[in-house]
Amino acid sequence: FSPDKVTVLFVLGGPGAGKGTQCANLVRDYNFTHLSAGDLLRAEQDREGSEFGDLIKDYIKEGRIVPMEVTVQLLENAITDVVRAAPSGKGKFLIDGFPRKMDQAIKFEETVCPSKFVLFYDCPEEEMQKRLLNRGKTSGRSDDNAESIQKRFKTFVETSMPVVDYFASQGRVVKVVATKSPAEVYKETKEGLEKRLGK
Ligand code: UP5
Ligand code: MG
Repeated sequence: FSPDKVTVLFVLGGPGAGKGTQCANLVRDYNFTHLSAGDLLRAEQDREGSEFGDLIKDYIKEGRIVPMEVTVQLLENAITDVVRAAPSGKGKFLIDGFPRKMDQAIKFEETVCPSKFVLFYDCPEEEMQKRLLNRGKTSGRSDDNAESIQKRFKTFVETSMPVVDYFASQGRVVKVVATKSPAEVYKETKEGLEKRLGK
């Protein structure tokens, strides 16, 4: 696909900040396609015959970032499928939970498509931990336990926040405070988005 047919927003924030929850709202109201990098990795992990299954399983449980070649390829394939199937040949994407390491950010924007801007959900660790432990009671996610959560937080601070800072230094971040109720966070999301898109 040609990058000028595709609009991409990156959606970033710590583990449990509410990226997936807010993306679902944006899909409903703005006609985006939601691509969660974590969901794509979990699907690839479970796909029969995948050569990366064991590797992904290990990385996710340890809260580490899967080598970018795998994730960039999964995202590129997913974008290609959507654009090919669209009569207009165009697509609007929320890329959730990616890029979370500098090399991924650079590689994706160089070889796939630059993002228009980044929606960044800012949430304190204690709130995120509470949400994730609560979700862990029913999610079945191998990384929703106290030990994995701590590892995910560490990776976020050390490796993923620098990506947010990089985009912020270019004036490409719309920051949303993610501590209030989902409805209030969504209200702020819409305001930030419309201000930015209206520019
Ligand atoms: N909830 C949501 N909003 C709330 C609110 N305002 N108030 C109260 N509760 C709220 O929400 C999490 C929970 O909180 C839910 O129960 C929700 O109801 C509640 P959710 O919307 O799911 O938050 P989200 O930010 O999407 O949290 P998630 O756990 O998905 O974040 P992660 O970034 O940790 O997970 P992801 O799936 O993106 O990645 C998992 C792993 O995959 C990574 O750790 C890494 O190992 C790997 N990965 C890579 O290697 N490379 C990548 O590029 C991407 C992922
Ligand atoms: Mg998510």
